[in-house]
Amino acid sequence: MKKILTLCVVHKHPHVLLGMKKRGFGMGKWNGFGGKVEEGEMVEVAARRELLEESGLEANMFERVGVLDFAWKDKLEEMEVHVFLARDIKGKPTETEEMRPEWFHVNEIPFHTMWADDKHWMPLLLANKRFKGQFVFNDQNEILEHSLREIFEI
Ligand code: 6OG
Repeated sequence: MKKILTLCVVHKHPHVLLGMKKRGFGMGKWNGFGGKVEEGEMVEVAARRELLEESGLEANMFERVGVLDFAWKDKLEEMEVHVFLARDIKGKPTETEEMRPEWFHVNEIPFHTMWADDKHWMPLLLANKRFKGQFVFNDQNEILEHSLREIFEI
C-alpha cells in the first residue's frame, strides 16, 4: 500500500517558492509542488510534470536530493516521497486550481503552516545536502518518531 510521490522545492537564493495547497491532501499547508507518480512513469518525469501542472514552471537544473518515508501510527497508508530541487527555472509561477505559489525568504519559511517534517529536512536541502528520512505521524499529523540522515549518493 505504499504510494510513490514527488515533491519539488524551487530555490532561487535567497528565496524558495512554495505553494499553498488549495484542495485535497495537505490542504491549507504551504508545501513544495508534487504528486503521485503514475504507473510506469519515471520518478523524475513525474516530478517535472507535477511542477509544471501545479506552478506553470519548468526547470533547467533539476535534481533529486532526498527520499522521505512517511507512515501513520493507526493507518495503513505509507508514502515514499522523492524530494527534488529545482534551481534554474523557466517562466513565472502561476496560480493553479491546486496551488497558490509564493516566494519566501529562506529565513522566513512558514514552518508553522507546513507539514511537521519540513523543518527537519528543508535546512539540509537549502544547504545542498542529500538526505534520507523516516517519519511516523499520529492522526493529528504530529511526528511521533523520526530519523533523518545526510547521504552522499542518491
Ligand atoms: P497529491 O495527493 O496532491 O500529492 N506530501 C508531503 N509533503 C510533506 N512535506 N510532508 C508530508 O508529510 C507529505 N505528505 C505528502 C507529496 C501530495 C503532495 O504532498 C506531498 C505530494 O507532493 C506527511 O497528489
